[in-house]
Amino acid sequence: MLDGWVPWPEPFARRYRDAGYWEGRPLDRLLRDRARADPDRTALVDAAGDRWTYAELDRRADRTAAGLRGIGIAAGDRVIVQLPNTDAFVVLFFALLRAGAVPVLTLPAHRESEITHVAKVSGAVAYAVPDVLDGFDHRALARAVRAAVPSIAHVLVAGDAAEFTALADLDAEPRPLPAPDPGDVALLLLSGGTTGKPKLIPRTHDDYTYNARASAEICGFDQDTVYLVVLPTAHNFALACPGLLGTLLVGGTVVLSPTPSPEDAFALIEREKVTATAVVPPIALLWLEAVEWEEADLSSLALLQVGGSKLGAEPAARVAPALGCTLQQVFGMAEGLLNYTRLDDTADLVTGTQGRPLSPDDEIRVVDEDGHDVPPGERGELLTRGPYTLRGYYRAPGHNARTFSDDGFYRTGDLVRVLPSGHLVVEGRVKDQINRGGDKISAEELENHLLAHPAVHDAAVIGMPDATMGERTCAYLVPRGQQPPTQRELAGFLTARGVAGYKLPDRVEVVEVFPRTSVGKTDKKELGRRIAERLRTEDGGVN
Ligand code: OOB
Repeated sequence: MLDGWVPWPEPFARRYRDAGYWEGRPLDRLLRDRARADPDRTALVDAAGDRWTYAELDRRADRTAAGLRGIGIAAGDRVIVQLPNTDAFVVLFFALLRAGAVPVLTLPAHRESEITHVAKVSGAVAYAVPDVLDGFDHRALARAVRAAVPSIAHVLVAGDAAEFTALADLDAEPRPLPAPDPGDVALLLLSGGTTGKPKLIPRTHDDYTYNARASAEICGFDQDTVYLVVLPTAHNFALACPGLLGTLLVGGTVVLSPTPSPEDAFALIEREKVTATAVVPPIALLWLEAVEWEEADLSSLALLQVGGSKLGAEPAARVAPALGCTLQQVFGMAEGLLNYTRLDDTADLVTGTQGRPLSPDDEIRVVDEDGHDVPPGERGELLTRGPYTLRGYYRAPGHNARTFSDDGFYRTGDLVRVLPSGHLVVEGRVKDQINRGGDKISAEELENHLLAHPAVHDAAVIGMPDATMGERTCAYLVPRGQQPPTQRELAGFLTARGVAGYKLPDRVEVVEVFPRTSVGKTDKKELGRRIAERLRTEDGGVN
């Protein structure tokens, strides 16, 4: 068993097994089973049009697993995976599972600050990167991470490996490998974060297989499903809700899009006759506009899942007529709980709610500031526990004590209202996080980076309303000395500190003092009101 994670208490584990949610099979089995049942069906297609059958994908995963063992990757080892939407990700993911290693999934946008932290916490022994992506050399990043984290013995590169190991060279005759314990951790996902540093989310073979399988059922996925991966494969939504894993589990075909742009995605939808895909609201808005000018034939598309941040009711109502497909709202989290609008829900529920829980055993509580349940239908913080929701972050006992109730409920930090039908409406949040069109930014993490700047005396990071992204990031600063830093200068400073690009503030406001609450804390609500007011006057009431 991996140490440092919090398993479900035995009575719960027994209940989830007895109910049939946890099947007691390793996560990689979903590929093996389909490869045996239907070896010649197409499992995977990439943007260039290269295709792999189930048998081919299965065999590549086996050969790579043997290669990983060959360089000394052992059962229980953590391996950071930072790969774009390519076949290399899919093969390495399954190969690591088969070698008994634990993939730690990070986004291509992460940089030295995030990766170094994740590498330290996980005690990773290897780090897999592309060579160069969007003009950024990930091998240089790997050098820096390795210098800071000596546990990383191997850098694995998709493409030109320089002094490192090419993923393509991890190729050896398959050998029998012991199957992992299905109750153990299969992978670690990254949380959006509300504290100084990102947290790691343990997902077990049992819980993650259930996550993908039950999602595939609800979404009506089957062998004829052609699923387009638009969001990063490392994101829970695109990976397992039902995503890549849910599609492979039922024997469908996964198509990989390098970007979410209408040019790339629409061309692939037409070429591969894609039937389903998942996007965040800003991309949905962009697609709704792009159908006006892009010529592509999207008639195969039957289902568009939208989630990650709140989709407004107005654009939600435009999806079906404009794209000719069913909309499904998804309110999910890497920590577990998934809410889906159902395919046969009324139009009002689909456009006006963020869905209802996936599992009959998802337990939901909505509580006030004192932790008491609010009356039905009223707004409060969402707490949850269930067969695929974590009981604790990896190696974070102090944080866990605050984030979980004594009886194991996860405090989501989201404010919701529950309708009589069981559907949830997301109405805001209490966690100190900015949701920038689905990308999560921990205010505290960014404030800590800003406070490291010599000309910054104090910093408060808040979300400001934005028509496309839902929110953007505004950094309020109290300067130290005469020359307050400009937004540009801060962007350079943060980038040099290895902060991911999506976390850079969209706007910087310099003030002499922060407003204070009655107990003397920075009054972020007041700052939020001020920036919203400023935006209203600047835009002449448009925003
Ligand atoms: C998904 O996962 P994460 O881990 O990036 O972010 C989770 C948080 C939620 O706690 C909530 O604050 C927000 O993102 N969120 C939404 C939402 N979906 C997620 N807020 C409003 N409306 C929605 N539909 O974002 C995620 C994981 C799996 C599936 C879908 C999304």
